[in-house]
Amino acid sequence: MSSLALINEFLGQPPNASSHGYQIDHILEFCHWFMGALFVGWSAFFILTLIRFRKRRHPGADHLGVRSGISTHLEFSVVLIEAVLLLGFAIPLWAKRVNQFPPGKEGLLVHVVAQQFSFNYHLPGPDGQFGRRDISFESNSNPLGLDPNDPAGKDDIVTAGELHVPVNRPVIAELSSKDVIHDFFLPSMRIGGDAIPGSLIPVWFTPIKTGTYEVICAQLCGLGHYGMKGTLVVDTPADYEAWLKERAELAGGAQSAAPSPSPGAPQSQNKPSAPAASPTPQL
Ligand SMILES: [Cu+2]
Repeated sequence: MSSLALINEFLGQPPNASSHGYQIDHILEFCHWFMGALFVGWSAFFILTLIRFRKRRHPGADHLGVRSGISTHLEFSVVLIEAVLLLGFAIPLWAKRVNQFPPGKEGLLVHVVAQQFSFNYHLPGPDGQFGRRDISFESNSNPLGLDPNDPAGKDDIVTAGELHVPVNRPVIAELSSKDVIHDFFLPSMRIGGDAIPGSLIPVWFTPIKTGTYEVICAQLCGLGHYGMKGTLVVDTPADYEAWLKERAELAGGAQSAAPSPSPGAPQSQNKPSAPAASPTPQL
């Protein structure tokens, strides 16, 4: 890392922990220096204008204004640099995150379901198959509406707040939302994406360093928005397997303890929470 890259750190960016993150960091680094140069340039020009065109020296307005073409060339250069950044770097980089997914079973698919005010995670369990979900099965003990009659869902893992993933394996996060627009943002992984009701939006990244990282919601989604802060734990493969086992045991215990939810009951349980869950219009 060159010393020029310290500007990212200086501006509070956490260290990168994903395989593609350094490419994003290079763009950010360039943008920060470019914006810094523009800020100094425009500020100097502004001060020069205040002094040079002060009223005492120019009592009458000049209706013709500037006669040289320098400002036009400068403006055009700025637009050109910005267009190259956007079309040449930012859009192709983003396209890789949302279009070119790792093939077959190489990637670990996780369903991320946002709601006011937490992120729920749905993993397929040992059989590798996601169980069917339906809103009619939703209840406090079954927040994602897993179909209790679907055998594929029996070993599924549903968790909230903390997600574990193995290091050096691509993770595909399929984003969706139960209520309003949220944004699943992992600053250290240099990845994020809106979770929009009615849409399934996959994004992917490969964590390259074990550790604990921040998960935040990057859309102002209501009064409890700040409370959506969660954790992503990047484990060694052995630790990840241990976590899966622990979650599976917990899920097994909870499933046998909780009564099987009936399609009618969850709706009445959900109703009282609906008005409280949409405070956005008051903002
Ligand atoms: Cu949110």
